[in-house]
Amino acid sequence: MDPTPQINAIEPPSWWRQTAQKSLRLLLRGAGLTGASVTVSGAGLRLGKPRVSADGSALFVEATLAKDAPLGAHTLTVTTRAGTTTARFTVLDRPAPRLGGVNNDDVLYLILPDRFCDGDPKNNDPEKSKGIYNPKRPRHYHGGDLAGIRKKLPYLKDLGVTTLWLTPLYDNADFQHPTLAWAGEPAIDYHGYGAVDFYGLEEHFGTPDDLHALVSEAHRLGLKLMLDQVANHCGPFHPWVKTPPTPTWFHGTPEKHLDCDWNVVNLLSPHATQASKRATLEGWFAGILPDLNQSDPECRRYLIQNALWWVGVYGFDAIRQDTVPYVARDFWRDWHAALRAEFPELTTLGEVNLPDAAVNAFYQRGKRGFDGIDAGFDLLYDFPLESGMIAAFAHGEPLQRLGFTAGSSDIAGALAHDSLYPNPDSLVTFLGLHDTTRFLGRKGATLAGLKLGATFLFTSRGIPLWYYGDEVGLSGGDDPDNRRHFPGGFPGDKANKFTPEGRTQAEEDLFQHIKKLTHLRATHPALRHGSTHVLYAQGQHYAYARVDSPPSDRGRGGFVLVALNNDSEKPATLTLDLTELKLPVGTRLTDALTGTIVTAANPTLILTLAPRSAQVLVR
Ligand SMILES: [Ca+2]
Ligand SMILES: [Ca+2]
Ligand SMILES: [Ca+2]
Repeated sequence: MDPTPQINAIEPPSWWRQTAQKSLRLLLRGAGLTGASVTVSGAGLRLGKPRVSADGSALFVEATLAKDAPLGAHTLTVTTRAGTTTARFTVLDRPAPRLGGVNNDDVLYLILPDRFCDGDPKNNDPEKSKGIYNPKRPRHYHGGDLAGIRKKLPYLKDLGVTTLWLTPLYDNADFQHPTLAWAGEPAIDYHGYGAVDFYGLEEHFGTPDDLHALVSEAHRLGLKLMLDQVANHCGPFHPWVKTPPTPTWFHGTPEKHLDCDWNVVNLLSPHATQASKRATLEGWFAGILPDLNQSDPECRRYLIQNALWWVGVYGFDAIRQDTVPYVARDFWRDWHAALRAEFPELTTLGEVNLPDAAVNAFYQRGKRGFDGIDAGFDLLYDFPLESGMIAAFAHGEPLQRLGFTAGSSDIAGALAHDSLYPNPDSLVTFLGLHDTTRFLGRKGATLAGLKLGATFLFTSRGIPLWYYGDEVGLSGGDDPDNRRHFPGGFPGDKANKFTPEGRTQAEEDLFQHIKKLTHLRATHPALRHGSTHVLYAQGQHYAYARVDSPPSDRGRGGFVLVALNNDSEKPATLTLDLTELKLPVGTRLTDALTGTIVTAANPTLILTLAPRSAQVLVR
């Protein structure tokens, strides 16, 4: 006798009727679905002929949503010879409101929801996933959540950031990995990168209502939200791994698959064979993360719809996409086409985690590769510049090395490679993030170096990204030590660094410096949109102007000149040739950091800088 049909999930579980999609592909997962037919009661939702997987665990059906479909729940009835069951699909009116895309007016701020603030202790050790909460252990859940982020929105607004990047919110495994551990610490997916349900919300972070409340409160305060998504892989405990919805849903199986070889540079080669790229595109990360097959038409559509769904249902303003190079580029082209048809102003940020501008540029919107494909990412991380900034401001190395080997490992070399990008101003610049050692955990790093690095970061081209806690001097080594929770966001924390009273004088000075820089950026369009003119680059000394207006009018924030001395011992005197800037003789410039006034005797400006210091000269 056949088993009775059973449905555990319908994906997507909802959609909005004001959609650009001609139709949707629904995936119903369960058991006993062989030979099933699906009907829907009432008007507004039309279903095609279902396709069921060989083991009866997955049913795909095309669904067309009428523009006047009745709002609310629609019941799908699934019938086989052995019986009947139902599933619920919800029709929404239109996508959730968004604030708008991310651009050079923005300052990004990265939050790991588990590590920022515990706003609701009730979800710390949920019934569904007991035993993986322990704020004292680096790879356990610490209790941070969406309610906590909402509580701290005024703090973030005060700091002057405009866009919050949240690491993935998908439901992750409810238990620790049975065998995988590092230094006695079991692998637990508090970071969100091991999805077991792409439509579920991790229960440690809160409920869908908590997420709606966070988005609407952030938007009310003028803060945008960027959601982290992963289309390359799922977590090892996703139910698909045991019962794939199609035979080719994954590249391989847990028993037989390629391991990822990380050979991203090879993808850029016009000479590389397809076979030589397979382990990069189809290999499993660390041999454990099941690699999704975006060439499987059902899987491809599932992933594209899933990206749309989070934006449409919750109102995210931007998507950050993980591990971009490990997915074939034609997928990104189609993914972007679908996103832009539905949400024209949505911004995408792609992770190409390699300090090589040529590889990075290969994925930027507007760059057609040798393969004829424009992968389409609006924004990319500036890992090349990060290498130069860490070398200079943490390790104390020159910003520019003299000689024949100018590479992208110094700041001057990284910026010189801007000619490879269609739009270097849309690179996301940073001194640290959740996959790198914290700035203050770097060899040789000091608060003075961090402040100087921040001055460079917030006054240079690109869109700055700040890593939570760096503004109060949080330190930490490699992952997971770089993900310590924000002091003061959690019960039992000794000091509350969200408030001036909880910070030491040095931490308060650092916080005020960062706040000053975000405000400087907000008040000077040249720092956001201006062209960059490098006036001086030798050894530890560097100077550049940002210019945002025609030569006749460089006032009102349209002109900023920045000079840096990264030498921690010696002062520096820089003689800058301003001829090309056509700055009127006698122009008075004020150092926005100290209030000191200097006068430009065009074509020359002579600046004296103390050791490890900067001047940010504004009109
Ligand atoms: Ca909590
Ligand atoms: Ca979970
Ligand atoms: Ca892959």
